[in-house]
Amino acid sequence: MTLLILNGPNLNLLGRREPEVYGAQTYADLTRELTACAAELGVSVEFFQSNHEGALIDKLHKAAPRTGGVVFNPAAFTHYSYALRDAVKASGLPVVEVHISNIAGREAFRHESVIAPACAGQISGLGFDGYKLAMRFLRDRYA
Ligand code: CA2
Repeated sequence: MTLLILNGPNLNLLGRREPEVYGAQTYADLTRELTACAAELGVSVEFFQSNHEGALIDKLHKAAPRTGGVVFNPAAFTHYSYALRDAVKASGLPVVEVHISNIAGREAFRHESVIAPACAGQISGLGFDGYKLAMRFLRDRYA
């Protein structure tokens, strides 16, 4: 089974700014940790990060059939991108939405996700562990 780890805008800056919110680890650290997690789970993993809504949509369109599930942090698009919500639905794939920070405990505009209703579920506030828990869930449920 191959899992796609999809990350949205500005997540390439992890570890460089706002460490009090997103931690001190970088995007490269994230890919390293999730590659090790994938090996433990016995799955393959593909990473894609983009600052562009259309690129994320294109990736979701092309993901099936070789992708078995998607771990998706849509970043700020979470809160207003109906286009990404439609792309998640159109992919036909199980998608788990993940947030590093606890969006429920932050500014009001972050409380709503317009993408979560199209997903299998959402994990928020558990840091990088959220990605790992989502990977395990997708493996256990869909492999
Ligand atoms: O907590 C999350 O994972 C978020 O998806 C992160 C988004 C934010 O807009 C969402 O509300 C919650 C922002 C990602 C920006 O990441 C940065 C990392 C380092 C420095 C600056 C931004």
